[in-house]
Amino acid sequence: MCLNVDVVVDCCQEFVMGLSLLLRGTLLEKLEWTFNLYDINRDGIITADEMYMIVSSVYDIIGNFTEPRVDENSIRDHVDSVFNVRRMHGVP
Ligand SMILES: [Ca+2]
Repeated sequence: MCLNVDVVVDCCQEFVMGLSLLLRGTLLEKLEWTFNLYDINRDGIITADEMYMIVSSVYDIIGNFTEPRVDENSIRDHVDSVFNVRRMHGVP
């Protein structure tokens, strides 16, 4: 495997900047960062599928450390419950 040093440096800088923002940023900056994390296609809307992909990715990372292990159906149920709450409050 060949690593491009510029890409690695860019990734490290982006990671450190994101970490700094999450630790020291304002509430608005943290909310914007989080929204942009979930808005994968950058269209200004977080869909259930986008949320499912991010939540699944998080569980892929931490899955071996959770007990009981979270399965795909539980993730889908959790995302659906978030979107059901949104609908109850009139958010399309
Ligand atoms: Ca989107």
